[in-house]
Amino acid sequence: MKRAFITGITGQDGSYLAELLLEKGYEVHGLVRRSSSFNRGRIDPIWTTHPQAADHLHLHYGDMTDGVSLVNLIRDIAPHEVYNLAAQSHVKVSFEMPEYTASADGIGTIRLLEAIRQAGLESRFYQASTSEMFGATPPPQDEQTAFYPRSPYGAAKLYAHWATVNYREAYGMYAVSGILFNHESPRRGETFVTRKITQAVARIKLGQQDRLVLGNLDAVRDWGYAKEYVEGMWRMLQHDEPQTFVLGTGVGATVREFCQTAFEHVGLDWEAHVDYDERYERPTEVDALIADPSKAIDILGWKATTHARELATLMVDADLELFSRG
Ligand code: NDP
Ligand code: GDR
Repeated sequence: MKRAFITGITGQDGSYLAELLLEKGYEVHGLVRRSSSFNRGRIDPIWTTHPQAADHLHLHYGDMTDGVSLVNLIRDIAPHEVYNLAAQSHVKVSFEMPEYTASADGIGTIRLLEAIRQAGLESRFYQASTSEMFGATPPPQDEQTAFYPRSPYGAAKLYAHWATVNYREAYGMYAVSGILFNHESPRRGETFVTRKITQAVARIKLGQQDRLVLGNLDAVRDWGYAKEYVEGMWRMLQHDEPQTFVLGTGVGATVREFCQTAFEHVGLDWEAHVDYDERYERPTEVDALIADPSKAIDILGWKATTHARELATLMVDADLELFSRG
């Protein structure tokens, strides 16, 4: 039985990936950080929906900023595949916590790579890289596009990306960097713009909220569905050669368009409910990210099928159900 170790298992992607790997017959080990409040809401349902979880899903305390915990866990679990999804993943927050973001997202990756190397394991390693590394370089962006990060988050992720490439070249490790464009779902964190919008639309429709306050509506993003993207991560690690891949839909939309679609889905006019506040602006913005995912389509046979409009409606429907239940 193959063993996988997932950092960030309690996050959006980690929870979908854990489900996918259990379905594929893996024994899944996840890193969970200690919190004074409950932080397992996304993975708790797995024990009900996936009967395999009782025997094959194991959670371990640790932290990307604590190298000792990573060294011990990697040695004890000896995973065949490691998916490094843990990160302080909020771009705006990274301007307020640049040092922590660099430690968790950047150096944390080195801590994990070193833990694998020092254990003498041949684990296949996946690094959760991001389109934020392209930053100010105009679209379309692919594996050859020049990097130009525009936030401490983007810079930390770029460090982790190059560390992954370097460990592949220096030590012959099977280390893959997946450069993923924005991907969303009903499990998306509540402070990212898509989920903030769909939650507000549902609450406004149900009479539980009146206004939605946003920042820059002109930013263009390539939004896909997280559930499809974790399949792409897995496919990257099954390929013969470790390489860098871009995953995205290839289609861009503005924040304004996403907002309009979400409100229209429940018969509301977005302009009647949305206000602007500059506090949601970033010191430096990434204006436009649109993937050219040709390489993943050709080599991995992976293609996104859910686009921004459909995503907005499925997320609004999920939030309507959530809030109507109270
Ligand atoms: P989330 O923010 O939903 O999840 C992040 C996960 O990392 C959570 O499990 C969180 O734990 C954990 N984490 C944060 N800090 C630490 C730490 N110091 N030690 C251990 N665990 C930690 O992110 P997503 O699921 O959306 O994204 C997964 C990865 O992919 C991230 O690395 C993100 O940067 C990257 N990415 C995401 C994209 C997207 O559009 N979603 C696009 C491209 C890349 P807790 O639950 O306790 O907070
Ligand atoms: P992003 O996602 O920065 O692309 O990073 P986010 O949803 O935070 O922002 C997208 C765009 O919307 C604009 N915006 C707002 N953003 C937030 N969060 N809140 C607001 O109120 C708001 N108003 C407008 C932003 O300025 C931005 O232009 C996400 C994260 O998942 C990263 O971890 C990942 O690496 C990238 O996607 C790819």
